[in-house]
Amino acid sequence: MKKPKPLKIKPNRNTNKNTDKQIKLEVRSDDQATLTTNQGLPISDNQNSLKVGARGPTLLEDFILREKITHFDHERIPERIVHARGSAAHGFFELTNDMSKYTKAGFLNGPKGKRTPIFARFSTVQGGSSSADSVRDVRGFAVKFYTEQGNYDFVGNNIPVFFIQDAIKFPDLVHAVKMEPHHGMPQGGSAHDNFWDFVSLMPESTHMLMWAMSDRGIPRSLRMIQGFGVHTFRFINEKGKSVFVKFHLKPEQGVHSLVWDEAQKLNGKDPDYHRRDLWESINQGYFPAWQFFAQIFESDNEVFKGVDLLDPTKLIPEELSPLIPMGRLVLDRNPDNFFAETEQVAFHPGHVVPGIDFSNDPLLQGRLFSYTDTQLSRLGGPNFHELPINQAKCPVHNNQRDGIHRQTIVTGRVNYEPNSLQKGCPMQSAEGFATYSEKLSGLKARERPNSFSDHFSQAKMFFDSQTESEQNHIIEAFSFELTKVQIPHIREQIVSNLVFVDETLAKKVADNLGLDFKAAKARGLPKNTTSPKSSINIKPVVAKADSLSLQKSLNIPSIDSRRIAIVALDDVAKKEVDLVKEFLKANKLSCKVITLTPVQRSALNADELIQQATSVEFDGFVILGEQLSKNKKLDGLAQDFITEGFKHLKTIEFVSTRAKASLLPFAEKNEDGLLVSKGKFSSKAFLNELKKHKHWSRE
Ligand code: HDE
Repeated sequence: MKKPKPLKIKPNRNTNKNTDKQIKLEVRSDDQATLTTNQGLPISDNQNSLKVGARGPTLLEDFILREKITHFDHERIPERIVHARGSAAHGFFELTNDMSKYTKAGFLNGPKGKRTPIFARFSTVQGGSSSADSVRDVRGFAVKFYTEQGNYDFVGNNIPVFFIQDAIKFPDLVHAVKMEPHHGMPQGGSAHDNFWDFVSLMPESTHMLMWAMSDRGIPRSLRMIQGFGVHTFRFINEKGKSVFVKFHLKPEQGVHSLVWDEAQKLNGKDPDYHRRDLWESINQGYFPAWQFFAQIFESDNEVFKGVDLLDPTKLIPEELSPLIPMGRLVLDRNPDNFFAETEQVAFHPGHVVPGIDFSNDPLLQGRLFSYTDTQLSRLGGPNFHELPINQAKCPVHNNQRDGIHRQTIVTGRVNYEPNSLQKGCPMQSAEGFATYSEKLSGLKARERPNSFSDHFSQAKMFFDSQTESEQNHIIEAFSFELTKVQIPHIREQIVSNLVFVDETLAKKVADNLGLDFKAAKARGLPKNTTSPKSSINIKPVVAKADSLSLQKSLNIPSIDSRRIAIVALDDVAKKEVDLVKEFLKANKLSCKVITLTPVQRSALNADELIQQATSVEFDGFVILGEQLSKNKKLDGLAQDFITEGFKHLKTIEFVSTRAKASLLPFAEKNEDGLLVSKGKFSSKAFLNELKKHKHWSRE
């Protein structure tokens, strides 16, 4: 066996002279490293524990074994109570529009092109850290901006409104949606009695339910989701003037979704579908990017066109208040270590910088203490800001000291302020964060403003803004989730609530569930609802808004990094496959070649055999050749593979009519997104069809 090289001892980086400097510990895992204990002791045998002879008991003295196993025993930390399943990447924010008119936040002020490093984490909400990616759920969208004035955290979702209006209901909501406590099911989904019981009794959740049941709940990729700050915040400029602001992020990749059957199959075929997609895309050099916008409300009035800006179950369509572009977020580097970065990153909506402040949204107010509190137990103490991923990239000086897992070695005797021994330093600064001085008065009370009692006008606006096919998806999603609900009165109450959104929607859901619609209509809202009768027929702020529909507004035709399956039948020559491959790659598409037989796989140097290939993994198919394998089982698998892609509304091109006739016999001649090019791959037409993402007319 090759002898390990002797350990080169470097000066210890931890014994430095710095005062408050952050220390980054690095463990080498390169091809020069020698195995050591955590104390740096070189290890000579990592195969056998210390025993009394070869067959005797293990000795307690074996400190190397004990250190290794003890560390292993404590490798897991508590997962996040919500948003446990996440994937993340590094990148930068590039300013395109100086925002100093509205805010003095340094990263939003300055010349075009000014960059701030970022780390973004996307997540599902309901499932545990190992749950599947393509479940129907809200997606978290959190971004840490390492600005020159400290860390600013954007902690939003891919849906612009929330289920509840007041933080005091959050533990109830989360208990209801997570797996049921008696049997620990389901994992990753909301289709169960407890969740629907809770929301059926909380009509304020109706608007967000509409979004969650829409195609937004099953995104094609984390790179293809929008981001929303949800709450209203404040911008404050140099002169101390404040405006209200809502934050929006729009992906340059377009906003796209899966179809439900595809999403469900992916959960089994590739539970890491979204994580893999993000990782591979960055690895291949397709860097996902988002435009970052501010929606600004200049008046001091907290109500805009009748919509209360403090109510997190409401939005202002961009048609009524335009989005001002601020810059671009680009993710261009995968994490080096999942645990150290993606798992240990700690976001907090209260991490703001001078120039950004809070509104009195009662949901936001409750979040402001919750995030630090959760990190204390999740990351084991008050020093989680010292973990490399959480460290500010600007100097940090204060008199906070000690505590469990403290890593910074602060020298000197002064740990208080005011002091004379260190000339008063670290000293407060006139440039520092200053809360907007807002005049407030009121009686202490546990109550909500009257404007919060309208729970349906915006749910209606959302539903009415969708295309027919999107409305059908919403109806199907409600029907699917409610068929999983075992207790009849819960199903019935949801249908009764939906009557206040749209009678046709409620009727169709009732029909799908075999419920009596008339009875549901007569029942009305649950007792003790926060929605008084007077608020039920409030008209939405605008009847319809195209910006709320994916199909109408957000399908930017970018196809970079989409995945194509080239299915090469048994008579295809390598040259023909290579030509298609080269064309697809030149157009920034990634592809896999799939063959029916092992012989053909070797001949074409193909990636996969049809037995292992998964149709749901791809966005489009090119079928080359005419001749099947003459093996009934393999030909059947190829037929299933292509039929599934067809059902999932994907672009398919056959280069031969004969292959189409045998592999997709039932498809009509002029189906959208189905090309038959008679002998030669019709490259451009294929790309044009692919840009449509899904061919909805085939539904
Ligand atoms: Fe969170 N939320 N949340 N949340 N949230 C957490 O913090 C909480 C809310 C959001 O990738 C937790 O570190 C309360 C709205 C994201 O690490 C926890 C309330 C929105 C993430 C917590 C809310 C979010 C979290 C769990 C109501 C959209 C994942 C672990 C008062 C605007 C961040 C953690 C990441 C995570 C509390 C409501 C977004 C427990 C109390 C509204 C994206 O602290």
